[in-house]
Amino acid sequence: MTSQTSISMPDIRNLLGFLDVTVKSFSMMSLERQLAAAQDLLLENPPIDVAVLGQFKAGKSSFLNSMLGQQVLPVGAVPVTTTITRLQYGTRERALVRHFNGLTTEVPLSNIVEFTSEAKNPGNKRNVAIVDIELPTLQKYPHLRLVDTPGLGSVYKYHQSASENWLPSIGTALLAVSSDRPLSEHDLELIRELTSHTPNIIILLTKADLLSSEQQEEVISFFQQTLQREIHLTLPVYLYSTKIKTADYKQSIEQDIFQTICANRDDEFLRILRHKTRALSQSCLSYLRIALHSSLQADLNRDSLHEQILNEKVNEDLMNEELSIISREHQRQTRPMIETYLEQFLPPLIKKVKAKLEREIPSWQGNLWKLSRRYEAWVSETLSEEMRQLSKTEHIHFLGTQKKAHASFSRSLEAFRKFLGDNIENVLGVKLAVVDWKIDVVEPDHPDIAFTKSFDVHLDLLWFLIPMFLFRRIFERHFMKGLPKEVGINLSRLAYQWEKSVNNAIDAMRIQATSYIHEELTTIETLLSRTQGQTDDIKRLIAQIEILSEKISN
Ligand SMILES: Nc1nc2c(ncn2[C@@H]2O[C@H](COP(=O)(O)OP(=O)(O)OP(=O)(O)O)[C@@H](O)[C@H]2O)c(=O)[nH]1
Ligand SMILES: [Mg+2]
Repeated sequence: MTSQTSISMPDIRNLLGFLDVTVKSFSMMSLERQLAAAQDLLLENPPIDVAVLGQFKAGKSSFLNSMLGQQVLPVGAVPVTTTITRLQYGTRERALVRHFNGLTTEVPLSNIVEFTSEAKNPGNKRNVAIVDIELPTLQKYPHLRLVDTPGLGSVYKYHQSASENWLPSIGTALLAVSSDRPLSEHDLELIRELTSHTPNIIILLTKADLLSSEQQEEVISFFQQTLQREIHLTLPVYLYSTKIKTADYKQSIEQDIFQTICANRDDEFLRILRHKTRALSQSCLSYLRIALHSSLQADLNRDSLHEQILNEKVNEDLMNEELSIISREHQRQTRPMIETYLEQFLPPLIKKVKAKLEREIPSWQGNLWKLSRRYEAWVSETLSEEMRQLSKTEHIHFLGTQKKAHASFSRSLEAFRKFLGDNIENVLGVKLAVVDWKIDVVEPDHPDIAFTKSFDVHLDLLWFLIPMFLFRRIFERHFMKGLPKEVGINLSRLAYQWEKSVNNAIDAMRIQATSYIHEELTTIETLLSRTQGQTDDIKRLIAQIEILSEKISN
């Protein structure tokens, strides 16, 4: 039962700390009781509980009375013990009745039957959690607490649950099996359960007087074979009888069990605590592996969700490329379109400005240099005004490519949203909320129309050599001849100015469209990753618990 260990309390405390966090954060409610019991042991460092467990009427209370040499606990032919009863050393005989509501009352020892027996306290109507009995005669075992438990398998189901709930607190287990009911399935179940709470399980074959010595041997060998076959365990078996050879049986139990525990109390305590902590960490690990599995599963699903929803049809880069192509295609056509439209204005405009020049030029005075400057200023002023007028009245006809680009962007966005919506509906079964993805028509800026000269300069360099009274008509004709070209150049400039404006507007719309797509995809991505699995956290936790468990193994 004992062995020298190098277990360290801080290692156990550390592991329990980890288990505490894990049990709480993963809501492992089924491990809470076990965890709390181990933490209480660590905190309180109490005497070692040697508990007598077993089927109802196995002789548990009788065994304890016999060991104590005193009829302390109620016994009987029908299920009796109804509450956990702990017996330990105390300077005077007394019984403390602890209630579930936290109240504790002291009662005379002779009165405990009122609380611990089914007959006097039916259905535990007095709400007794535990009865603690202190006896001076237990001075020889100061580090022990003997525990009587309600029997298992009786008609009183709550007897069973009272004992089972208490199992996490157990130190050493004495499993009482009556000689007339050798090892039931319930006993095997109990042993299986006990293995996660204590390293010390001993079988007590009670009422040994009911068997001959051959039969006793037969029963013991049957026990060992069954335990080996069913649980792969070999457990020590002790005989007991309150009727015959009681002193002998009692002596070997005192020597082998009680005294051994007391002599190595601290070591035993650590061994028991380590056993509980390791068992707890094994259970915790198996839950964590389930959590890991489902988290991995969720990650896999999430990845495939991601792939299915954000597939190639709703790829942001491809969409941006598509929008850029739409932009470029339309922008390329802006200028030719405006120029073609403006062609119709060339002949009437030439005619108009020619007539104006003809009317105004005779009044111009001065030499060629002055005439040339005057002509330049006149052309610039006149044509700028004409272009401004054209811009004002006709600009609506310059916006054709912008309108087409707007329609293309809108169609493209609509298609994108439809693909995305279909994917989401197919994969998640939910409809994408309807949002307003209207692209605003960006009004192009009105260009600032102010044109300057576009003339040949070689003529006016010679001005001082030319006698104007001879050549004035020639120069007037020259100016007149140059006018159509000036009109053409100015119309072309007008087209260029508007091209810049319209194309800027197309760019602004493209930027609107790309940002719609970017925002939508970012939203979907965020939604898909919000349920991110805890795979990495769980893996880390598993590794840490495994390392710490390893540390407290021998
Ligand atoms: N022949 C024989 N009978 C015993 C022995 N020990 C106990 N009994 C009888 O077995 C019956 C049950 O004894 P208890 O001690 O009340 O058994 P228990 O396991 O405490 O029963 P519950 O508290 O109901 O679970 C009583 O009638 C006892 O007289 C024994 O060593 N030999
Ligand atoms: Mg009893």
